[in-house]
Parts: sequence; C-alpha cells; structure tokens
Amino acid sequence: MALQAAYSLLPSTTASIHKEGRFSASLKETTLTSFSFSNNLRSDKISIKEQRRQNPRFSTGIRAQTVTATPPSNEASPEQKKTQRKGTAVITGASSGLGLATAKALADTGKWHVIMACRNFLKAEKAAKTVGMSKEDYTVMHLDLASLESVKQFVDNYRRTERPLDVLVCNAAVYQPTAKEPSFTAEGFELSVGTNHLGHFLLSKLLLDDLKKSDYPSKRMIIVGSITGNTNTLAGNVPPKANLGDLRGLASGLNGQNSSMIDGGEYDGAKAYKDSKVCNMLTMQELHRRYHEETGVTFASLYPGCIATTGLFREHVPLFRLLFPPFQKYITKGYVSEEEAGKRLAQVVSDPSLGKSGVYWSWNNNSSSFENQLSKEASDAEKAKKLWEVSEKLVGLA
Ligand code: NDP
Ligand code: PMR
Repeated sequence: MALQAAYSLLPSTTASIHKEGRFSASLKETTLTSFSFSNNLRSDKISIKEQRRQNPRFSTGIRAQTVTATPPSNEASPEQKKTQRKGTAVITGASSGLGLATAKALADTGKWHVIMACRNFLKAEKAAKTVGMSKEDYTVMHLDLASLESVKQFVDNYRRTERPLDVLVCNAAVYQPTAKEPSFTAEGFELSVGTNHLGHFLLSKLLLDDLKKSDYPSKRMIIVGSITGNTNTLAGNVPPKANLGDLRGLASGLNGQNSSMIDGGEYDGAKAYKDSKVCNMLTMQELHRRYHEETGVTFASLYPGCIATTGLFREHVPLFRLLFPPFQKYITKGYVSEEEAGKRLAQVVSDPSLGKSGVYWSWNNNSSSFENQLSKEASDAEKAKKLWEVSEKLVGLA
C-alpha cells in the first residue's frame, strides 16, 4: 500500500514533468507502467541531454555535466607522497547507514583516523565494534546537530584534542515523511532543515578555519546531497518536490510562527527533507565560490545511490520499509548497498581522482564516478548567496 500510494503519485509526476517540458525524452524511454527504468542515472543523463537540446544555454549550473567515467586511481600522486601521517576525517552521523559504512571503508585502508561525530555515543561505539573497526582507527565524539550549542561545543572539544582536521563529511540527516506536525531543534528551527542544513552550516563555517590549518595534501569538505532534491531527475519529480521559493519561511525564522517551511508554505515533512538537501548542495557550491581559491579546500557533494535499507526511513510506514528496497533493487535499479555507498563516499574523501572542487558526484551502474549536473534550483548561484546570508543570521554568525 505504501508504494502503491507512492505509485499513485506517478500520473501527477508525469503531468508535471510534461508541463515543464523537460522530461519528455526520458519519459518516452521509460515505461512508467512497467517500471522498466534501466537505471536511475541513465534517466538522469537523458534528461540533461534533453535540457541541453531544448535550451542551448543550459549550463546555469556551476559546471556542465561530464559523463566521463573516472575510475578510482590506486596511484599516489606526488602530493600524496608528501606526507606519511594518517588523515583525520570527521564524519557526522557515523553511527549508522552511509556514515558508518564510510567510516569503516576509510578505517580499513589503514590511512585514516575517523572521528565519528554522533548524537548517541553508545550507539556509535557499538556500531563501530559491530562492523569490526579497530579502536585505534576511530574516536567517537558527541555532536547533536539539532542544537547549535552542541555544534559549538563539538568544535571546542575537537580543538582541545589538538588533532589536525583534514576532511569534514557532513552526512547526518533526519527524514520525517509521516509527521503531521513539525518538530523543532533546540533553537526552535524546523527539525529537518535545522539538523540537515543549519546544524551542518554552522559546523562547516566553524571548522573551515581548522581545515585551513591542515597540512594534509588534499583537504576536503563534503556535504551529502541527493537525487530527490534535484528536479532535473525522475526521482526529484516524485511529489512533494523540493522548492525553496524565495526563502521567505527561512528568513522569518522557520519556527512555526509564520511557517516551518523554507518557501513559507504548509508543513510537509518529506518536502522539508528534500528542501534541506537542496540547501546542502547550494551550500557546497557557495563554499566553493567563497573559499576554494583562498583555502585550497576541495568542496564536494554527492548522490551515493539509493541506499534503501538505512535508518533514514525509520519513520516511514512499515510497508514502505518492506517494499522500498525491492522496488529500488529490481525496478528502478537505483539501489546500492550500504557497503558500496560507503566506498563511494570514501572515494570522495580520499581518492586523488575526485579532488576537483565544486562538483556533485554520482556513479553509474559500473560504479564509475562522474560529475553530475544539479537541477536549476540546486545550482542557482543567487539563491545560494541568499541562503548563505539568511543561514548566517539564523545560526548567529551575522
Ligand atoms: P541513517 O539514518 O542510517 O543515518 C543518519 C545518521 O544521522 C545517523 O547516524 C543518525 O544518528 C544521524 N543523525 C540524525 N540526527 C542527528 C542529529 N541531530 N545529530 C547528529 N546526528 C544525527 O541514514 P543514511 O545513512 O541513509 O543517511 C546518511 C546521508 O545520506 C544523509 O545525508 C541522507 O540525506 C543521505 N542520502 C541517503 C540516501 C538513501 O537512500 N538512504 C540517498 C541519498 C542521500 P542516530 O544513529 O543516532 O539516529
Ligand atoms: Mg524514489 C530512477 C528512479 C528513482 C530513484 C533513483 C529514486 C531514488 N526514486 C526513483 C523513482 C521513484 N521513487 C518513483 C517512480 C516513485 C513513485 C512510485 C518513487 C517513490 C519514492 C518515495 C515515496 N521514492 C522515494 C520515496 C521516499 O520516501 C524516499 C524519499 O524521497 O526520501 C526523501 C525516496 C527515494 N527515492 C530515491 C531515493 C534515493 C530516495 C531516498 C531519499 C533521499 O535520501 O533522497
């Protein structure tokens, strides 16, 4: 019933896609009724080609999509050889799913010490043990992104450890698709945007100074994005679609007084999550524009694939949780295991061939990475600037 309900959304999805006139090619090639999507990224690529065909000036994004595969490189660059010390990577939300799998993948290389920045210390410790990480490869530190005070406390505590910071991975997220009413962070922001965007925004801004100081050959800041925030894809056109509007709800505090949605509309938990992912992708690009040249830090985002088994869907109805993995595995073919997704994010952390800044990475069916194209909204530089300025005010930095 859960997926049927989702399936019943398709006609409107189809209509809206046609209305926008951008997806006709991908939909023609896609038998929606039989769900014979050959792969999610293919539909992604077709829609982009189609956008280019229809609008030759379609390169409003920070860079054009290149579908050239960049297989992981095993050779150390001369830069990489400069240092022998282990890198230190902070990963938020490393107590489950993608974050845990990435921590494990990095720890397994023997080249990384992972700081698992988690709200539940005991859960994180147990998770690290369960996946077989050795004690010397990780440290659990407390971080609750739903509290700006906790973010500041984490930064202070981190500095006290006197460890260098080489890579920051903003991975944690909450998704509340069935919530009827909004819930709020400690400072009173709607929970999904407050946690996924504002908590990470403050963390990134504060830790940028620490990243700058690192002498590691490739310093990186990664903010996990998603296909569902990108309306240039089929997945991004499943209602409710992400849309930040003119940010009026965010500007008025996102506290439920005026609105708890960024665009000022009615509360919708699924949309709030997708909006937060658009914020994540816009923030990465704004960081790139503001700081890449000055600091040499690589800023990147990614869609790791549909990891349909993670805790992200914990608040969804049980039937959805049952049907979603086989739906993604056998029908959309967008499914990836937690282990595979972890390896992908670990590449963005450390692979020399993924060192380009300002990129939104995706992977094709052979697990080769490519620079993907963000939607019009998720690559809107004006919106990114406005989002930055409003977010600075909300987290108390302006
Ligand atoms: P999980 O629920 O497994 O992991 C989310 C993590 O975030 C958990 O460790 C959770 O902690 C943590 N977290 C939640 N709230 C807070 C908070 N207030 N403070 C600190 N940590 C918090 O989901 P995924 O692994 O799927 O999600 C990881 C990332 O991947 C997210 O950014 C998501 O948007 C993205 N993503 C996921 C996709 C998927 O298909 N699953 C697809 C595309 C992107 P705890 O263990 O305590 O609950
Ligand atoms: Mg989606 C190529 C098709 C594709 C891909 C790659 C995803 C990924 N989804 C696809 C298609 C569809 N989904 C279609 C056709 C439907 C209608 C049946 C559909 C439905 C659907 C629902 C109800 N999908 C979902 C949901 C969720 O609740 C998930 C969500 O939006 O969370 C925000 C979700 C997802 N689909 C994905 C991915 C990666 C998700 C997880 C969300 C994320 O982290 O972005």
